[in-house]
Amino acid sequence: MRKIVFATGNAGKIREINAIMADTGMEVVSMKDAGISTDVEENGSTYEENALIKARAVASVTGDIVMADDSGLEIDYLNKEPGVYSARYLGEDTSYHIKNAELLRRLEGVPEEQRTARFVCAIAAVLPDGRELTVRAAIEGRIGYEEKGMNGFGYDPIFYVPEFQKTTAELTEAEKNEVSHRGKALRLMKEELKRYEDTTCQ
Ligand code: ITT
Repeated sequence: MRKIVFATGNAGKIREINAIMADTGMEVVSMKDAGISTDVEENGSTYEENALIKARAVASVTGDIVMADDSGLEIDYLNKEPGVYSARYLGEDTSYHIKNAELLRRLEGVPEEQRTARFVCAIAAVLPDGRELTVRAAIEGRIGYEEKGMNGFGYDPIFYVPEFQKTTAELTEAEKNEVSHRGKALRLMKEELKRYEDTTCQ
């Protein structure tokens, strides 16, 4: 079975990714499970650059396929903040309850139609022959008025998805994976990987 090492330290992401990749016949392991620890500085200016920085760092110490994602929340009213800085917003170790409360405070009095936002996800893969692939996807939504829901992670409790009339933290994992930025990007990457496997198996 082909193994993919996913270069992330975020347990919430690993849970989602495993559920989405379950049907590929490929085993996805976290960096930790692969016994790899790297501390890379995500200093790129785009999601794709940061995803590649993470994937290349891990690919330098393993011969397996390596994937990494970089994702973030863009709030239109705040000029697309926190964007690529989503994990570092108000400090990497600050709780998401505090980060979410601050974003809600900055949107106080802002009407519904101006609360548009999206989660964006770029996924990079570095393949054993050195080839690099990137894909990107997004989910459009609105910032709510209070935190709601206990599922997911990060900014999920304030990200409202109109088609479900729920936040992504109120969706089940399967519902979130169906519509989320990461779910869509992973499905695109699955297609890319399949094409790669087909060409290398010929
Ligand atoms: P790794 O770099 O180790 O993968 P990270 O948490 O630092 O983990 P990112 O650099 O990609 O991940 O930062 C993305 C941040 O954006 C993440 O920490 C969340 O705050 C937010 N985010 C991304 N996807 C999200 C989602 O599906 N639900 C809620 N918040 C999300």
